Amino acid sequence: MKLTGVELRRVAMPLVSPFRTSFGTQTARDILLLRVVTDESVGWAECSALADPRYSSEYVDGAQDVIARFFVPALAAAGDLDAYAVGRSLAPFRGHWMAKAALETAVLDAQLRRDGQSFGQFLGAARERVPCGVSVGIMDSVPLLLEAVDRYLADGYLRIKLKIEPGWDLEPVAAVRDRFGDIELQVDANAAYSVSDARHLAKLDPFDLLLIEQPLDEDDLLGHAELARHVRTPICLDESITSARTAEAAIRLGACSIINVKPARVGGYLEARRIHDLCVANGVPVWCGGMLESGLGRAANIALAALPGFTLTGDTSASDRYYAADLTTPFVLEDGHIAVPTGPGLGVDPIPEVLDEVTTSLQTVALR
Ligand code: NPQ
Ligand code: MG
Repeated sequence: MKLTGVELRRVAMPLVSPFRTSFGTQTARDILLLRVVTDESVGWAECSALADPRYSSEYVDGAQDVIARFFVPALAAAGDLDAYAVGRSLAPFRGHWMAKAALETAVLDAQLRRDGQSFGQFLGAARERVPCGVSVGIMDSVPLLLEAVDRYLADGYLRIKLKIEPGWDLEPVAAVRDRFGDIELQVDANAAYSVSDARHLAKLDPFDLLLIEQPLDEDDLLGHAELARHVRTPICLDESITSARTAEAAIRLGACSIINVKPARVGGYLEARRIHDLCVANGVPVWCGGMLESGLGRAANIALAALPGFTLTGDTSASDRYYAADLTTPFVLEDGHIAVPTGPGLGVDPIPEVLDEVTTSLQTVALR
């Protein structure tokens, strides 16, 4: 394939309810969409970078800039294009995993649509549907949290993840266990603790959580290894895992016993599959995280989550968990599961009228 055009579009997507984490409260997503045109087909992708660099160092304006300024010209100069060539062309540029992931995903979508192959087929999906969990934000009170969890369980979600931070941890976890009994329950701290909180975090042990996700800073692998010696709850890393290489280091150091794979955070679906393979080889359970994607990003995540090593339930929620009107035909929960798309590429398309309505800007990128 040869690259003939790239369109960068920003869409404003209001959330059905505010989503609060240890790094802030969001009421809407400002999402960057990519439309890549080649001489043979068209591909779509969504860039997961958030508006502010608080989850990781990336942010959406920065992602758009680095894509337009450096990545697209490098791809245009590279000649014959496929998803693997994207990684090779962008390797000289440091970091910017979410920006790289978006471009690689759009090219992969174009390639697979041309070939009539779905993301699931390409990645090696082993299932037709995936079990779904839900991530529940920090709430203003325990009763409001219980109300939210009750609703998600009634919807059919098979696993609940509670966002925690200092001051919102033992009490909400105890309340959810007390009220809902033996459900699959885990927590995510988004790096809100330090290693000196080890004795406090060990107080979560009696609640039999599936895991505690990213308690410490992104770069603190040794701290996580130290913490693992003081808590019984398995430690899962999210922000720290930026590549198959950091995943291998984290496993060898004993910094985690479970890994959350977010394709955006690791530079794309090809690297995500390598991490999956590494985890399978090491007997480390993996699961697919989420970044409050629209249907475009969600489609590919669900395909990835269908790989055989994804043995834990992911944050692959239905469209209506986050959005009243999705950009694509909405993903719906059936019996706690979402069906893996089967059409070529992502298997879903943006709905033109919805897309028009939510678009806030459109940039046509110069190829050189
Ligand atoms: C996580 N995701 O696992 C992330 C964090 C995240 C589903 O918990 C807006 C506001 C977008 C908060 C994207 C989940 C976000 C956000 C991702 C938090 O750490
Ligand atoms: Mg997380």
